[in-house]
Amino acid sequence: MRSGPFTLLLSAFLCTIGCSDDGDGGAGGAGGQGATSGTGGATGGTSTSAGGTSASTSGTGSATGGTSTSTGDASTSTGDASTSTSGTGGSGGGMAVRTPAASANSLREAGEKANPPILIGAAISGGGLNNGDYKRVAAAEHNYVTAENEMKWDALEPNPGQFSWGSADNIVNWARSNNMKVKGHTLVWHNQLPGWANSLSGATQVEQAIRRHIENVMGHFKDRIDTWDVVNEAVITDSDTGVGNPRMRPSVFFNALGDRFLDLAFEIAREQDPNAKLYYNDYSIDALNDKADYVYEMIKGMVERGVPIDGVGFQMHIGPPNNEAGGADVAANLRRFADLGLDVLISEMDINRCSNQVTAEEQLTYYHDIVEACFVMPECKAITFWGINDGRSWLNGWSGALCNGQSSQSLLFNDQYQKKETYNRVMDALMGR
Ligand code: 9MR
Repeated sequence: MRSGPFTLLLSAFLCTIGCSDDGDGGAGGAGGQGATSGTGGATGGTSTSAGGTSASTSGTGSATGGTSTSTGDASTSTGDASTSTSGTGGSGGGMAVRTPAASANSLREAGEKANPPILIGAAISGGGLNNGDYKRVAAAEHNYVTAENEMKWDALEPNPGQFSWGSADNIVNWARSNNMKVKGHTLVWHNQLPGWANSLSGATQVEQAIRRHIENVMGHFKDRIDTWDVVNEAVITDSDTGVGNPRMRPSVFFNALGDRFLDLAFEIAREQDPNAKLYYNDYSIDALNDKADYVYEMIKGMVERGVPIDGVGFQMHIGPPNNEAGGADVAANLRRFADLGLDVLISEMDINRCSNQVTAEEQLTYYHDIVEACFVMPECKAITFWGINDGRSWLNGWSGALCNGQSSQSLLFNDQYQKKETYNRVMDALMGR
């Protein structure tokens, strides 16, 4: 699963177009997303994933599309971008470009009126929905919702086989009452697991737990959610910036099943819903770095084996503890994944200003250029920001983010829910400016 010569060559070529120096994050150590992992040793981790997977119908398509007609209905109000594009822009034909709206009064309107439409999302927390301003801004500006914590394994299945839906249902029902689509986040992840799941061992136990969890969760939300982060963050590097020794992450899943846990999770999800969009999601794969190359090879292998994967979410946490990536770098990276016949999306964007590793000016440039890189590609289906206002950002309290109690200043709205200059730059990119 390492980068083959072709990938290295491709990366080298793409770097002549534009590589960011992602090495200046420097925060690689304590407190990053890599801080927790599964139990036990990594002894189970040598199995390979070649072959052995069923060729289920996934609709990932081939990479030879490229008729490139963009027939989206620019006037739809719920903005289901998934129905409106065609060619992948792959080896066959010309590259399609998304056309911006003529005018728009909100981010979501800019997304809905683009041709084809693009979803504009936010991570929503149950706590946030107790605040009137939060709810107002969230619904006025976004048409796509990811529950920030309420649909993770520890929240939904706190005890084996016993499910707790209340907090997740609240978010999903609120979203639907505001004409917002929901992405399920996340089915199989090493983090935010209940203790009982973390102490499972042996292939049979772990496989049964994965199956029960996916079937119950997808089953419960079946009529309300048709897009899922099936596997989250299965790869690590020495630094959370995505640099150094990329490899599969030790976890209760990997330790018991080897890397076939990925194929398994996607296959179970496909059995559960033949029409759902099934995504892989990860951080620090935004730049053209070691981790992005490794994940590219991993996903390419899955596509070639017929594993039912439909897309890849690039979290786009920019700044400490994660990678930095310029617009050209992101564009080249999204393109190579889209050319596998997959959807791509920006799934958790924020840009951390703590410790001034990203300057104010750099933050504005990143916001504009990265959003633009996704927006121009019809295969890029959504842009989700990881929160609404700075005061509630996860970065503020995350040690690897270097905030030391200060605000990360990472989002589009300040604590009074007023638009920041970051908002204006995102709006510019969505309007083709
Ligand atoms: O924003 C989430 C924060 O409230 C939680 O404490 C944290 C725990 O891991 O998870 C955060 O969300 C993560 C997301 O689910 C997956 N990608 C990284 C996000 C930021 O850590």
